[in-house]
Order: sequence, then C-alpha cells, then structure tokens
Amino acid sequence: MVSERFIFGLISLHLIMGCTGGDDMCKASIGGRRGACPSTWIQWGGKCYKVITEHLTWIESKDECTKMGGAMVVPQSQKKTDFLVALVPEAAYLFWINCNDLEEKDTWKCQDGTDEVEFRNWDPLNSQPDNWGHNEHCAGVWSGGKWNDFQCDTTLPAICIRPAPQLHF
Ligand SMILES: [Ca+2]
Ligand SMILES: [Ca+2]
Repeated sequence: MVSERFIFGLISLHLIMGCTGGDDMCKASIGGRRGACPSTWIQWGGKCYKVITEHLTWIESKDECTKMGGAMVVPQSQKKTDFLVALVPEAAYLFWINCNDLEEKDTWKCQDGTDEVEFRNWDPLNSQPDNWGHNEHCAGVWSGGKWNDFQCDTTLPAICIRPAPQLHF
C-alpha cells in the first residue's frame, strides 16, 4: 500500500522539478493548492489557467482555448484581474477576454469559461468601449487592467481557464 505522504511527495517533487526556471508562473503553481491542473496550466482558486503567449486574433485565441479543453477568461473581480495581469508580459494591450458585441452592436456578451457573466470592467476614464472606427467588437484587457474594445483581427495574447480536477486523499 503506497502511503499518502509518498504520493504527495511525488506530486510536490513534480511541481518543483517543472519549475526550475523560477518565473512567476512557477511560483503560482507551487503556491496553489496541491492539485491536478494539466502540466503547463497554473492552479489558482480552484481553477486552472494557461497563458497563450502567441499573439492571435480574438477568434483564433478563443478556438485555441477550446482546443486545449478550456475557454477564454473574463476576469470577474479586481483580485482575479490582478492575478491574470501578472501572468502576461507588460504591454499597452495585455490579453483577450471572452466578450464581444458581434451579434448586436453595443450589446456585449461575456462568458467566463462557459458561463454568461454580467460584471463589466470597462475603462470609463478613456471612454471605453468606444467602437473606434465603428469597427471594434472584441474585448481585451489593456494596461491598468481595465477593458477596452479592439478590432477582432488585432493580435494579442490570451488566457484560458478550466476547472481544476480535485485529488481526493
Ligand atoms: Ca462594437
Ligand atoms: Ca476601443
């Protein structure tokens, strides 16, 4: 009979071995609950997150998250925003979120993962969303953590979310 302690030891070792680079993502995975996010996903608050560093269009990013068994994020609190912003490189435009007004102009539909969500974090100080050029229908987080509407064929990083599988000991 293999002891719990031994199994936990193996999992901890795996996490540490996967994180010899010492970057922020590794710190997040070691600091998270002992859990079972797929490798390269970061566990935080009962969910798994993965950054797509490649700059893709909104629809490409969304599809990429789906292909990997997740969905694109829509941060629903300041705490979550802060966590996600820290995962991506600093830039004027940070990452896509799962919101668009493609179906009906100025009616924004947002899904955090696969759930419809109501919370919006637009940047009113910069008059966002402004539908600039009558051609901005996809939302992203920009510098400062607030939301802005961008042209959907802009290319940005993205962050995917999926539930964290629970380990039972
Ligand atoms: Ca629009
Ligand atoms: Ca805009």
